[in-house]
Amino acid sequence: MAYRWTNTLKDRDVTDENLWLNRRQLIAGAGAGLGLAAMGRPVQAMELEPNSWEDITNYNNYYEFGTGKEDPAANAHTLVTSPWTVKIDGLVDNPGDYALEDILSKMTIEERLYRFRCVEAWSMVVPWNGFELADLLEMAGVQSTAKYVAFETANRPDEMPGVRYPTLDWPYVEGLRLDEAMHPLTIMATGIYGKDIPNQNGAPMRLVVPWKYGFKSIKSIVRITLTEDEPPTSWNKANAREYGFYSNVNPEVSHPRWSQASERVIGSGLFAKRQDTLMLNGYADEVASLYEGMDLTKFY
Ligand SMILES: Nc1nc2c(c(=O)[nH]1)N[C@H]1C(S)=C(S)[C@@H](COP(=O)(O)O)O[C@H]1N2
Ligand SMILES: [Mo]
Repeated sequence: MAYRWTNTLKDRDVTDENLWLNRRQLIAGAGAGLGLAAMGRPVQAMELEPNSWEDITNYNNYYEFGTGKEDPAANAHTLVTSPWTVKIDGLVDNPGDYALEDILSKMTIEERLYRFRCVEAWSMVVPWNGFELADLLEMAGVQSTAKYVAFETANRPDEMPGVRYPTLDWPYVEGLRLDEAMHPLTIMATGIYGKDIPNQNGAPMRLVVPWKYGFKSIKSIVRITLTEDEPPTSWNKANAREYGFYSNVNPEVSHPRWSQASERVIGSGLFAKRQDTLMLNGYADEVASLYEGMDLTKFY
């Protein structure tokens, strides 16, 4: 099978942070989804400075482990992530329970430096390791009638203290339109800074869709279902007025309770730096065409 992560970077076990930082520019180019072609132009991705490991792994949203930003780092160690099985079902030729080990043996893990924007108006930059979701979907054999992809997080009261409380309707679920899911910027992340992804960030495998608000990045995925109809999503179920299915980062469409025009940059110290939020989180060149002709104030 022709897996199509055609990035030119081959060293997959980068753990030395200095080496990693030296390669930052090249990785950022790849992050723009254009490989070497991106090197010739001053894309926004080139300016990204990654947040520290400490920031990325201690300021989290993972309500299965509590609603506080520091709760996941304190509590998520109880989640058993190995062995891990992902059920892929619905409109696919090869439905079944896939062992993560088997999936990983067929995927090339690469690095992508992505801007991450939470709906709460803060942001960070994360050096993910992962594979393209499209490659996994190709492996499962998407049928022609499929139009959406639904995702589900593990729901384990014994390992996840937060799901004992009805803060959300468990399990956490999310969804993408099939073309969004197949887009080369959409990845399944399995690592950060070349290390295994920590539990609080969604081990062993979580979605990353860099042009959407952070809550679309569903963590610790146990099920992926190809559907004909738009699947339900946790935050839309919790509050449809505030959270739509698309959840594209858009400085021009305010959340009903706060503006989305700017963001607080995590890790910028005492005098919290703010920056303007970019249309589609800075990835408009790559993904704006997916939404051509759609009224983004209606499909938010
Ligand atoms: N299963 C699950 N996935 C989740 C969440 C959650 O509570 N449960 N929170 C979401 C939200 S609101 C954000 S901002 C991101 C945070 O990802 P991070 O902790 O890696 O920064 O995870 C998303 N994925
Ligand atoms: Mo979020």
